[in-house]
Amino acid sequence: MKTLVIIDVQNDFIPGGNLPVPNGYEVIPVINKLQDQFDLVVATQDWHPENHGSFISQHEGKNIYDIVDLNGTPQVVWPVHCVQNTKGAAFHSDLKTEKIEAIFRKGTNTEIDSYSGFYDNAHLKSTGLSGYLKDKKVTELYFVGLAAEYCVYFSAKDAINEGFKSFLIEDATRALTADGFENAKADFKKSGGQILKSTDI
Ligand code: VGL
Ligand code: ZN
Repeated sequence: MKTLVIIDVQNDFIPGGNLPVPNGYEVIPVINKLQDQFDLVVATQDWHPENHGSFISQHEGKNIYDIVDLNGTPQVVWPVHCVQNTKGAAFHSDLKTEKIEAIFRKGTNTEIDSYSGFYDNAHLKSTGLSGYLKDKKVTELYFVGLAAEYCVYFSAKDAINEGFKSFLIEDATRALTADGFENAKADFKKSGGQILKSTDI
C-alpha cells in the first residue's frame, strides 16, 4: 500500500512565517494534486512548547543556526516557531486536509528536538507513526513537505531504518539551503532511498 507522508506544511515554514523555507508555498499545489493518487495520506506537525530547547529564546548570546549542546545532542538554534496552538503551527489553509487520516505531532518535549516524524533526534521516543503504518500493512512511503534537508530528509531516512521502501518527491519539497539538500539527497540515496518527481507517480 502506497502512503503519502506530508511533512510540516505549516504557516511558520512558509514565507510570512517565523522559519520560512524559501519558495515553501510552491509545495502546496503539488501536494494537493498528489493526494488523490495515494491509498493513504498522513501528515506530521512540528508542535513545540513555547520554551522549546531549540529556540533562540532559550540560548542567550547565540545566533540562529549556531550549534549548541542540548542535553548531549547537537542542536541547531532556530527562531521560535510552530508553538502549539498558534497560527504558525497550523497547516497552511491552502493545503487540502480532507484526505489526511492521521496527524503525528513531534517536538513536544522541551529537552530534545525531533526532525523526523518517527523519532526524536536521539531516538529516545517514538511518535507512533511506524506502528500505525505497520498495523495498516503499509510498505511504501512517499515523503513531501518542508523543510527538505531537515524534517523531510530525517523522516525519509528513518523510514528506511523502519523497514519501509522510502521515496522523496523532489518537486514537492523545498529546502532551507541548496547545499543542505544536496548533502541530504546524497546520504538518502546512499542509504537506499529513491528520489522521484511528482510526474513519476
Ligand atoms: C523543521 C527546523 C526546525 C522542519 C522543524 O520541519 O524541517 N526544521 N523544526
Ligand atoms: Zn521545529
